[in-house]
Amino acid sequence: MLSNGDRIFVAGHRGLVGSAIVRQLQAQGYPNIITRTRQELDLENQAAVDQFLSTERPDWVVMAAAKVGGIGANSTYPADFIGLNLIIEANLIWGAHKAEVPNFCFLGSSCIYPRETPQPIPETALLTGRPEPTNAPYAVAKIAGLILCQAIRQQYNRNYFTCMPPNIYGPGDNYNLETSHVLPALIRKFHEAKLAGNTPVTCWGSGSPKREFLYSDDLANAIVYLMGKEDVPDMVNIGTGRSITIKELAETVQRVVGHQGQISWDTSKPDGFPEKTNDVSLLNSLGWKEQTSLEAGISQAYAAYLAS
Ligand code: GFB
Repeated sequence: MLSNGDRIFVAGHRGLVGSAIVRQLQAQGYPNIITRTRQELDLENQAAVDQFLSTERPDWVVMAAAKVGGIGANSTYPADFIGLNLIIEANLIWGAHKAEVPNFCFLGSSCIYPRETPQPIPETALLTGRPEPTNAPYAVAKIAGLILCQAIRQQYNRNYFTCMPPNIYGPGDNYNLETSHVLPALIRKFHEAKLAGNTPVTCWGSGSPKREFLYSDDLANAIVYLMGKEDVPDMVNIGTGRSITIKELAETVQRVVGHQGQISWDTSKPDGFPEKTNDVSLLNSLGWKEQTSLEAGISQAYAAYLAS
């Protein structure tokens, strides 16, 4: 259970989720936050990771470092998504165990659940079916990390657990139109189309898939909340428990950005999961609910995009 003097290593502190976690820990007054840039600590280098962990001896590792991307990136770079994630997970999770780090928060994703699964998705759905083909390599890598944490928890009684967030967005997001997730891609597309005189915007797929979106600072708040709990379950879905269609999302982003024009759909692009909505009843029973509405979150993310 997190205490004020704990030394907390946040891996991936510059990313969308990692930077939100650092902001949240700082806002809540935790003084001993440890970070390393990729140049300072290459997570692909097992000896360097072992050396760092045995020297720094953190009380916590929060693993926000990962090779991540949207449906396009996963389809284009499948080997990178499984290869890099398996390596850094094995180095950091197993390295933390070897260095006797007592607490570890690993980050999964709702996209590692089976494609065919009850909606909203309960934690018990994991490994009950085949993954979504557009991100199967990434899903297998993330499942491996989750199971490694569960096994260390079982065999060595360490407080290692996995948070399962939905689609995350917020400050410091990736706006590259080929590799990003849908929400930042739409912010950029509608913004640029507005500046170009409200030209038409083309979205991918049919617009009918449903997705759950959580603002990054809310995810970070949930993670720090769970770190502070005694006996946190080994796997907890994080989210709002509500999803919208991509078409509804596009219309919401269009409204927030102030674009007035046509929206078209490129159905040559994949839809991915028909729906991905987390069952958050366990999280809610632990006493946490999100603070940021989707419209407010998109407005804050758009402001961050304009300021970047
Ligand atoms: O966010 P996204 O790339 O990933 O796509 P997933 C979500 C939905 O938005 C898909 C549609 O149905 C896309 O076809 N979409 C519409 C767009 N317009 C766009 C666009 O301009 N860009 C993008 N990217 N999508 C990811 C997994 O699945 O979920 C990752 O592949 C990760 O591994 C992430 O776990 C959370 O939600 O389909």
